[in-house]
Amino acid sequence: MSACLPIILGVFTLIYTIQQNQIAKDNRLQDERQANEIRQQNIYDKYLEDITKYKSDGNINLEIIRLKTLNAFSQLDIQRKRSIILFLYDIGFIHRNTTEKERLRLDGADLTGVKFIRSSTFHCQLDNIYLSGILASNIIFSHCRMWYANFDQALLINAQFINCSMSYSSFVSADISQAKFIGEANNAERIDFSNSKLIEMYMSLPMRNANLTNTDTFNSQIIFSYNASRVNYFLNTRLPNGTFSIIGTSQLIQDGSAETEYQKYWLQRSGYNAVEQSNESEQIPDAIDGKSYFKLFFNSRAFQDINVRHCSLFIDSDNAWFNLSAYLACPFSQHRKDITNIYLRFYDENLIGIKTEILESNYNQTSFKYQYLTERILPHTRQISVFIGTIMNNSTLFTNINNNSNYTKPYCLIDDMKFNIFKNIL
Ligand SMILES: *[C@@H]1O[C@H](CO)[C@@H](O)[C@H](O)[C@H]1NC(C)=O
Ligand SMILES: *[C@@H]1O[C@H](CO)[C@@H](O)[C@H](O)[C@H]1NC(C)=O
Ligand SMILES: *[C@@H]1O[C@H](CO)[C@@H](O)[C@H](O)[C@H]1NC(C)=O
Ligand SMILES: *[C@@H]1O[C@H](CO)[C@@H](O)[C@H](O)[C@H]1NC(C)=O
Ligand SMILES: *[C@@H]1O[C@H](CO)[C@@H](O)[C@H](O)[C@H]1NC(C)=O
Ligand SMILES: *[C@@H]1O[C@H](CO)[C@@H](O)[C@H](O)[C@H]1NC(C)=O
Ligand SMILES: *[C@@H]1O[C@H](CO)[C@@H](O)[C@H](O)[C@H]1NC(C)=O
Ligand SMILES: *[C@@H]1O[C@H](CO)[C@@H](O)[C@H](O)[C@H]1NC(C)=O
Ligand SMILES: *[C@@H]1O[C@H](CO)[C@@H](O)[C@H](O)[C@H]1NC(C)=O
Ligand SMILES: *[C@@H]1O[C@H](CO)[C@@H](O)[C@H](O)[C@H]1NC(C)=O
Ligand SMILES: *[C@@H]1O[C@H](CO)[C@@H](O)[C@H](O)[C@H]1NC(C)=O
Ligand SMILES: *[C@@H]1O[C@H](CO)[C@@H](O)[C@H](O)[C@H]1NC(C)=O
Ligand SMILES: [Ca+2]
Repeated sequence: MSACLPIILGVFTLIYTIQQNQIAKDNRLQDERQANEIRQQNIYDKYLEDITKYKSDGNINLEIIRLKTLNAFSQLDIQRKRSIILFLYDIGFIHRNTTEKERLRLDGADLTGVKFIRSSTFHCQLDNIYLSGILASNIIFSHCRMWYANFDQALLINAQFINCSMSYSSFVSADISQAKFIGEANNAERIDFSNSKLIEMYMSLPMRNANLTNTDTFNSQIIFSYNASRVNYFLNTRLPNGTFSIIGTSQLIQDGSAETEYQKYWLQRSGYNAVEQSNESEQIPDAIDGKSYFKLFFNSRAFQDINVRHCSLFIDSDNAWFNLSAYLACPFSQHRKDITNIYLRFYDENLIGIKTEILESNYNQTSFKYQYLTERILPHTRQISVFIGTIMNNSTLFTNINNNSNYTKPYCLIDDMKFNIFKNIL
């Protein structure tokens, strides 16, 4: 028994000590929480004070405000972040309907999980709110009015828009995968979803008049309205079942036939000779298409860039091919090996060249001949540059052998150039 007492006392002491530690720990946590709360409130108050002062002083440097805002966002909790957004909206800094110069960009601001929920004290009237580029997975808008809202380039995975009125809003290049547009009162017409990701998205009402250019709706639960007055605009859209809607097959080269002021679309390369445009009075042979064609001399070069970002999704699916066709000739050549060519350079998003393709005339091609080239477009292609030029033997170029007054420099011709992208599943 006597041996037991110290043990009992020991156990008691142990338990007591543990309890004391726990209480101390709880108190410490409580203190930390309070300290943190105070710290956050200070940051928040200071932020509002600073911005208000800038505003009233008319000393508005949006770059500084942007940095201050991002800095505040990195330290504050979601309630305070929400208050700041509403504050910035109220003072007119994040309105889509102002000019770019007057607008505060919040790209990269972390609004994950922030909630905007209408209540008797908060009306959630957010028309024209500009939140381009925010990082806001799990964000919630409930019973808000947000016509013309802008979420371009934003990351909105699993966002919820509950009974929101948001016609004419814009989600260009945003990621709204797994987002939910819920509610019978969800008014969502004419939304611009172009280039955005809507993978596994849910929308309770039929989608109406949306722009779905280059949009990925794979595995989404969306009903597309086919009511004639409410049709959606599909172009290079990946549909919920993984197939693609109509692929843009229209001509992508601007003035490939030399029928306008071609310099509007074709740029000259420095260090090269100009490409010329024929005119009717001197025309031999006749143009294939319209009234004129391109004349290319020794070392002539011109180019134009085709942006194919509007079908990036389709290109990356690896079923995209191109078709380049043109009429080519070198009738005024003194050397039978002279040729003219169309040279395609394919670039990725960082403008790094990833492929080259060439369509060229044959030797001795004295009259126009139709030629075409059709090939695969590599995934990640975002721009295609089209160069037109010649490969001529220059040894006889500048010598007018017979001193003929009718002598012209030799040249080649191109007319009716067409370039389109199409689906080709092998
Ligand atoms: C922009 O839209 C907001 C909200 O709809 C509105 O309060 C403001 O007056 C508009 N500003 C301009 C310049 O039209
Ligand atoms: C949407 O609003 C309607 C009517 O205002 C209401 O009946 C419904 O419950 C709301 N839906 C949700 C998901 O809140
Ligand atoms: C849809 O969006 C694309 C790309 O942003 C744009 O070029 C096109 O004009 C839009 N189409 C319609 C019908 O709004
Ligand atoms: C199509 O939309 C119009 C007006 O937008 C509406 O009056 C009509 O009832 C709709 N038709 C169907 C079949 O839903
Ligand atoms: C995929 O969905 C589209 C549009 O709903 C439909 O027209 C097409 O037949 C479907 N394709 C397949 C292979 O199920
Ligand atoms: C047609 O082209 C020729 C040769 O380039 C030039 O001399 C002539 O002035 C042009 N005529 C017209 C009407 O532009
Ligand atoms: C590509 O060019 C070939 C040759 O004329 C033509 O038969 C084919 O229809 C073209 N394809 C497309 C998709 O334009
Ligand atoms: C071009 O044509 C000429 C005469 O028709 C012929 O002598 C020559 O071999 C041809 N050259 C080539 C490269 O085909
Ligand atoms: C260019 O033409 C000259 C004279 O006709 C000839 O001697 C020379 O080999 C040609 N050069 C090439 C690269 O074809
Ligand atoms: C002809 O071409 C050769 C080889 O490309 C080059 O060295 C020479 O300078 C050119 N001559 C003229 C007159 O451009
Ligand atoms: C061509 O003209 C040049 C100078 O104008 C002259 O030197 C040359 O002899 C002439 N050639 C012929 C074949 O007449
Ligand atoms: C130049 O061309 C004209 C018309 O084709 C012709 O009458 C004349 O004889 C030619 N001149 C020379 C020097 O060949
Ligand atoms: Ca033409």
